[in-house]
Amino acid sequence: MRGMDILADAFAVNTDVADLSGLRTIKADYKHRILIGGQRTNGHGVGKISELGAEIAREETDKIIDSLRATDRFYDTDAFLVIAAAAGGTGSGSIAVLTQYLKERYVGKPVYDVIVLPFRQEETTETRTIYNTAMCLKSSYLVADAIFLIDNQRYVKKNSSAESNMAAINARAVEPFFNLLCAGEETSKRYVGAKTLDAGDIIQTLAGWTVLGQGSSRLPRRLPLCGPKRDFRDKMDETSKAAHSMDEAIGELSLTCEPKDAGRALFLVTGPPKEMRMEIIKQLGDNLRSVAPDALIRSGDYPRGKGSLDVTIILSEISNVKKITDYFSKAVDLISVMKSKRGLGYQSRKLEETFEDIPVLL
Ligand SMILES: Nc1nc2c(ncn2[C@@H]2O[C@H](COP(=O)(O)OP(=O)(O)OP(=O)(O)O)[C@@H](O)[C@H]2O)c(=O)[nH]1
Ligand SMILES: [Mg+2]
Repeated sequence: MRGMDILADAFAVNTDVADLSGLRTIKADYKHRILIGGQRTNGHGVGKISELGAEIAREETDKIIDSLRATDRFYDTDAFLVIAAAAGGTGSGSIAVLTQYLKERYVGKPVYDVIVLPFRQEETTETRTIYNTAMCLKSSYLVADAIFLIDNQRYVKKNSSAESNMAAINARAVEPFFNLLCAGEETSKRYVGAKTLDAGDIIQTLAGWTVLGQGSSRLPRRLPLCGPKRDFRDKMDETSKAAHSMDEAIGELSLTCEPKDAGRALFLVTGPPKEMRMEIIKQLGDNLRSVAPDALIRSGDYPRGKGSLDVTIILSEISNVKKITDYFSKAVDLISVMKSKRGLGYQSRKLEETFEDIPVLL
């Protein structure tokens, strides 16, 4: 869209042939759509058993890494981004295993996880949801450099089904990454900001639990004949539009959390070169400081596009994420209930041990 590469390559990994077949934007060859555990699951997935997902990922990490390494620009990449849903079996079980492996093998290259949290309705209808989510979050937290949290429930629109929402949710979840990843890769002077935000700033900002969001304000169309003569009202207008975009970005974070709990933050203003001025950055910096007083704030401008002023925000190193702590405490409760009942499915063989000594008539 902007004539530059922000992704060295993109791959999909799953234990389910059907899931891999349904993709639209990942290249269709076997190096890009990587089937793992084919022999163990017959290509039918792990049925929400994330321990099995983890086991298969451990056995087949080499297959995944071989595909990554076959990419031309593999050694140019600044970081790895590993994306999975927390509630399923395959992604939930594999993400931490793969992250750990990448960290050990490519020392010094950051590995960021993106974890998608389930819809509320999935939590109430499927016991495994909470358990998988808690295991996935904890495991990832132990190995990833940072974890972007995306809450499906946050993006749900009332009165429409989860399925019809999915494409819209995905679009909204990835949107903030676009300007963030483009800003530092621009080579054309026209699009390089006064204060460029590049991969180094992003890497320095990311640590631990992380959320992101984007807000946008439309700018009025200027008539070409009006020329450069602009009065003070225009200037005021643009600063307040940028402030509005920032409010929206904070209101639309990928998971509800308290900005005051962030240890690091970053914002990027994207808009037409003519509208971009350092006062805007300064004003937004002050605004963000007032809601996130403890955060170390980085910022930048990206003079690109027309018609709107966009603000992208990352809040990172968040010390207290209520939704995550809730998952952990619910999982602990669940585990003690399950222990006293019948296990969580995967260890059901243990039950067989209890009737081992009874003779069978077959
Ligand atoms: N935002 C978003 N969430 C998704 C999408 N697809 C699935 N999910 C969510 O991801 C979770 C589990 O998805 P699955 O596709 O079953 O996960 P999996 O990793 O393939 O695991 P198994 O099917 O159990 O092997 C659920 O909470 C879904 O709501 C998607 O395209 N976008
Ligand atoms: Mg699946």
